Amino acid sequence: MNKSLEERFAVLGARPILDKPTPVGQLYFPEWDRYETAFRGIFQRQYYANNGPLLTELEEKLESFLGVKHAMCVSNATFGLIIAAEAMRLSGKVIMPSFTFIASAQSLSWAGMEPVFCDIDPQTHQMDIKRLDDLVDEHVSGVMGVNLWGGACNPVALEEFARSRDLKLYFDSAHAFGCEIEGTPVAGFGNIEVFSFHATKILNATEGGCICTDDDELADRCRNIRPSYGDHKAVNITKVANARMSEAQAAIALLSLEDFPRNRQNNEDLFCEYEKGLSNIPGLRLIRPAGVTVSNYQYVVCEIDEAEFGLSRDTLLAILKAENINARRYFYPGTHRCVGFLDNPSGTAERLPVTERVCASCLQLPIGARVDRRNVEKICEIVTASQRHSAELAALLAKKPELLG
Ligand code: T4K
Repeated sequence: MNKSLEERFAVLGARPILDKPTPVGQLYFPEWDRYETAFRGIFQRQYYANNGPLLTELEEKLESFLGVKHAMCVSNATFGLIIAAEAMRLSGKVIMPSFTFIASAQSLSWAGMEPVFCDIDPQTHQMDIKRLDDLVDEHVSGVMGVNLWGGACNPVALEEFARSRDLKLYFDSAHAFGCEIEGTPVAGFGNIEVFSFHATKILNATEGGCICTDDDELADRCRNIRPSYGDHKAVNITKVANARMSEAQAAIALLSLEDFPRNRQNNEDLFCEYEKGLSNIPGLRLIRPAGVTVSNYQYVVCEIDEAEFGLSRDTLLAILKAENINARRYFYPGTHRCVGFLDNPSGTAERLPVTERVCASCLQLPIGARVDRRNVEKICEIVTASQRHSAELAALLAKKPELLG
């Protein structure tokens, strides 16, 4: 017997398709006994912070895993980016995409600089490097590539560009931990790469991040800025911070690093399920991680074409939320439309047409340790049904806008 819409969709009163709210984000929690053992060690040693043994172990393991000379852990990626800019002695303006988490651009504000926003590629969502030439002027001192969605923004081409224009190059690689380009880990490109180890990322220190570089001098500067009062070889710096990572954070990160291969594989398997389940839906396009040969599949990103799908991205989000599927709209609004950047001359709709369109049409679905195949099947089922019944749903929801929350 065919179900009525009221019996099928939670937004109209049916039982939600998922039993509990399921967030976007990796949110991996290692088994309790391993966590307990790690924390017992911290209590036995009576040592909480400041370059403790777990932090040292983590940094050594990261250096070997990522194939970089220096991996310096910090309290979060935002601070990592601020420290990177200071260590490279950037000034004036830095070219970067507006289509990123606001922290990427805020790191420049904290360093007393301004972004020059670059539009993105419509297929991949990565920064459109064809546009870089037009954005360089005498005030630009660097380029910040953002490696998005478990993909990369063509770091090899960016290195060539930066060299030819005598610019510093660094990467916000918050989404790219464990990704590879033809056998080379994403980590050692440009002058510096910065990773996020936030709980929502595939390598998780609860909060945390890591600055990677092969340059000894930059590493010395970063190590002196990080802990308020210098460290390792003292070098001449004018600003310091406290962006240390604690032993508790390092303990979780070590467990997460140990489990990285399993978690990455789980993501890849789930991503394949999404590819199958979402492949033939009019008006929905799944964005595959681009520019890498190994991805961490940290995000499942879809673009919704309202005219073809029959519902707007935001209506679909409300339908999914009622089903306990807490899809997100990263990044909305684009950074150029956020307070602090509204007057930026590079951030107009005319200059960022693709960014504008993608900010209005893109959403992320749950993937990671809290999601299993059955969840993915159910999520695909409800997205498919939403599109199939889009006309009736749109008409019903137009009469009762309060159902959209
Ligand atoms: N560059 C890029 C490109 C980035 O995406 C980010 C961060 C950065 C730089 C800066 O990195 P960090 O300085 O943060 O290291 C999240 C994260 O806070 C942020 O790290 C991330 N990107 C951004 C894209 O997303 P929110 O505020 O949208 O996520 P939040 O905290 O609401 O968590 C997502 C969902 O997970 C919620 O439904 C709640 C749930 N949740 C969350 C946590 C932390 C849990 O169930 N348990 C948890 O422990 O920002």
